[in-house]
Amino acid sequence: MEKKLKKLSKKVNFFLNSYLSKYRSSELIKPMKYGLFPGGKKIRSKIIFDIGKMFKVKNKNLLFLAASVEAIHAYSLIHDDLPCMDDDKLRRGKPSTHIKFGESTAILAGNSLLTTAFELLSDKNFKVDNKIKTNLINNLSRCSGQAGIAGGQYLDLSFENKKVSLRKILNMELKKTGKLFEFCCVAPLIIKNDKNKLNSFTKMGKEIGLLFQIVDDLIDLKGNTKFAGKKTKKDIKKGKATIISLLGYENTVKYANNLKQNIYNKLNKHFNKADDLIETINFIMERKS
Ligand code: GRG
Repeated sequence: MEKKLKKLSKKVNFFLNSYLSKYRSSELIKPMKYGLFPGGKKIRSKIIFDIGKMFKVKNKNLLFLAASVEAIHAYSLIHDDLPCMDDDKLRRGKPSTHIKFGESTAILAGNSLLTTAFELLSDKNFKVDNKIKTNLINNLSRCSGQAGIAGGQYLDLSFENKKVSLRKILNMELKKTGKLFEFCCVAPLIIKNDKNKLNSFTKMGKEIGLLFQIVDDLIDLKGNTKFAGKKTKKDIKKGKATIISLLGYENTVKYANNLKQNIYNKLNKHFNKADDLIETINFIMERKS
């Protein structure tokens, strides 16, 4: 799996790098690339390719989807590390973008990565029907804005040092992390115009995202900074509302295992077509970074 991720990472990074190379003269390209490469497991891209392969979506189209998702993801990490957000100096094993380039540049590089995502999805070389393009852009916008990542981040910050119910924590994690995973799961089906499977893959995307976030919280609690490439043991110090803070470690592990089983049950009906995606979900559960 590590090898597969590395290979995919090379492919997506190469594509993004070539795409951005037309802007060589712009000053913001350097901090944007710093936020994008190297590093990053490319789990979201892997899910796009796993599902794309299940439904025979063209590789080139999957690359456009993966590049746009990785651009938004890198943007969210750059902004997440800012002093006014989670205030982290280390990301992917190196100084965070604002430490390297300063806060204002990091903000602008992040904003530029957000718009790059939509530039990619509206690019003339992304050869899908215009109606499908609009649908993808609409979907990714909703997953990223106030109803998605940005809204989830707002809740995450506002829940600090408060007692929050499980329902509210789940809603925050589904927005902050789940929504982008949801897009990864449905975007290949949108390209295929396969409306029948949209509901079940939307649900599964949310569950995979939630599982990813729970494991992230477990890594923060039990992992170490060297492996994780970012500072660990921060959630308790910051009084973050997480499933662990509410249910405790053992029950959170049980919760995650149940969630994984739910996802597997959904995938069983796709037989061996779902093997790659199951491998990715196993990796999400076992990961140390
Ligand atoms: C992006 C629209 C938008 C808004 C920015 C700062 C912010 C608002 C949102 C933060 C969201 C955030 C950082 C959620 C956590 C998601 C998460 C678990 C990230 C870690 O993902 P990995 O492990 O990272 O896939 P790598 O480095 O492997 O790519």
